[in-house]
Amino acid sequence: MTQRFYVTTPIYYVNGSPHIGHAYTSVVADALTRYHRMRGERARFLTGTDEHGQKIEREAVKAGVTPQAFVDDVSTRFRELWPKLGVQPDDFIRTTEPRHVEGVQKWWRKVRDAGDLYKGTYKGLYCVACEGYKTEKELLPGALCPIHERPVETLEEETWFFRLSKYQEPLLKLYAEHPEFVLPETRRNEIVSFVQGGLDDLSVSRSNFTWGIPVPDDPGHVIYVWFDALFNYLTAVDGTAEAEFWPPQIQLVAKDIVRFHAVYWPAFLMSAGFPREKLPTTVWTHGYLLSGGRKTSKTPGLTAVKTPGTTDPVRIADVLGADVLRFYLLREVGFGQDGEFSIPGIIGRARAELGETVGNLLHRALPFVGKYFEGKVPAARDEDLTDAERNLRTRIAALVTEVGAAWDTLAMHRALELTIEAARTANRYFDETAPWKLAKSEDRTRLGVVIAHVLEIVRVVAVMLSPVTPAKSDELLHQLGLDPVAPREDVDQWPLSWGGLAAHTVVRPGQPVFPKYDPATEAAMLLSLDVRDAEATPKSTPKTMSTEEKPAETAAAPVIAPAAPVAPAAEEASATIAYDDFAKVDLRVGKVLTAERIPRKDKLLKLSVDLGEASGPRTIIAGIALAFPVVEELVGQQVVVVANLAPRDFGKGLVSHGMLLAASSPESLSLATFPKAYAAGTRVK
Ligand code: ME8
Repeated sequence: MTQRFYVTTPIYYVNGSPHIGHAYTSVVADALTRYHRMRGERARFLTGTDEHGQKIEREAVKAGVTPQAFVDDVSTRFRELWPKLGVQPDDFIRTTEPRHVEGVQKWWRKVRDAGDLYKGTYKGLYCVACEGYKTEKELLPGALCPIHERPVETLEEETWFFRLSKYQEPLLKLYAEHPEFVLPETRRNEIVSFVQGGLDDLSVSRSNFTWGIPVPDDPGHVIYVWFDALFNYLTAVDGTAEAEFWPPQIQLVAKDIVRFHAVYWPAFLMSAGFPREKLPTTVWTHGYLLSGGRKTSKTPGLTAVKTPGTTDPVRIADVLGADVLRFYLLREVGFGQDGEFSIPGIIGRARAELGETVGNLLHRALPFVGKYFEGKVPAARDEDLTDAERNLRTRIAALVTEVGAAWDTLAMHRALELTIEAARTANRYFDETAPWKLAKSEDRTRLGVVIAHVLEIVRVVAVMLSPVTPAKSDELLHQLGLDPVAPREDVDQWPLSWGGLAAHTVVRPGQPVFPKYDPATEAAMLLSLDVRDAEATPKSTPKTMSTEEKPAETAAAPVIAPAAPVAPAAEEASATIAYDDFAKVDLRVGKVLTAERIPRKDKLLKLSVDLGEASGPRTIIAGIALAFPVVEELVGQQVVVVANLAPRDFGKGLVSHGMLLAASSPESLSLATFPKAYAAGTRVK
């Protein structure tokens, strides 16, 4: 029987826009799904939005719209985000959908009929941001929620209770007999000691607001948002053709919500009559992405800290590419650990590992195919192999197995590290065999063997990367003359055997697959992602192709179009600054005297701008070239210049002495100006 794999993400609250933390869990789920499909399994990936509860109701009131209109809007933002990140869920469930509402009521009745619900009065300390009760000892000084650092509220109301206390022993038995139920181990230990400390019955209905699923047969109450939300994983498949996927193998959560998933959720399911084999296999808890040392978050108060750049995943993917972002998220942070998220870090990883290691391998080898083998992959006959190739194959085979094992244990960072190691191994082999020297011999046999081996390893690496960089992997395969990765049930496509790239395959060389970040492109990218004071990203590792080894002209142009440097987006500007801080920014009216393109820097313009200074006009380098096909149009234009910005060195003698203000969208860019003319140098306040 085909093995099946069901993975879920938390359903996200719709009280704010999606941010990089949500993207993280969803990218992991998507990559796991792609990996399992590639291995021939039937895989299903569920995500969605959590739309009920007091927190959402309050946000809707603040926004002056009905809760339904509010959740429709934000849920759409989540749904539309995923394709932009290459994330392809098989289902997207909303807790306001009838299938879910009816499902939750059905499971409520089951739990009630099992005798596990009773009515009483609850008095407790409630954090609306968590939608959860807190005990006094958990609180931070000042009666603040330890997660949200906001005051908790005292609630006293009539409520339905769930007999959680009854499940203390069954839960402890579950953790003991199935240690894989909560991973990693550190989280399991925390959960076990929490449950060992004793479980109070849980309040599972609310009567002081109405935005929720009505309690069956008790219309004055709505079902507690966590009872409602947790059942989404079941209501999405229950009673449908997809029911065969139940139970989920992997339920991904961050550590803030592990208790709900590892304690309440299995208790609800046990109460509803689910035996062990029908409980989820593993609740897998990952760490937090941090920005400026704090959890990236949409909760006001946490975003107010100064962050080194935007945390909006769409803006990042637009500028740097979805696959580059996905690679970084999975490669950078050990899965299960917290990790600092940084935009310069994304560029550094992409440069060193994707560009200079994987892309480089392909673009070093392909030109030899064109020049010496009529554009076809050369043959490598067994009798022509030396120890170098035999050792290489053994090493790659070992890595392929290890990478698979790392994926199977959700050690994605390790899987990617080893995948890159495969490409590095091939680069070393290339250096050692020096094909540019072999090409000097009349007999091309040895050259063919080397090039065939390097290209086969590009294939192996592309396939192993494809759960994470699906579009880029397909581009690599395309240039090798191969079809995109296309999973088929019961066919394991993990590159376990050597030789998937057959001799005589016609290659299709093209543009560099991974970006090459020259300093100007990189500076423009950082600026457009609001990175102002970023530390320099790790610079290029040693040169990747000597002129000697270059058999033919190879393209080396940047392939990512950076958004033009513009003023920071309003979105992140929620922290206020004192007037004195604003006054430090010296904004001046300028007049453009000349504007010219810069050879081989197709995004940049070199402007000479008059600010009425005795020292003469300033040179300003601006990433606006794409918006001005007729560059002369700029001459004579009145612009707004940040005049006291430290000079910025773009390399090759290009130094910018100021920045122009502009507004931009993906479609257009306009420079800030005034409807009337003012003398050059006039202060803008
Ligand atoms: O908790 N780092 O929704 P939510 C890593 N609706 N992951 C992060 C993150 C960060 N900084 N920030 C968010 C809820 N996440 C409930 C879930 S499920 C039945 C109900 C991810 O919008 C991570 O997966 O607060 C975390 O668990 C989830 O978003 C919380 O999303």
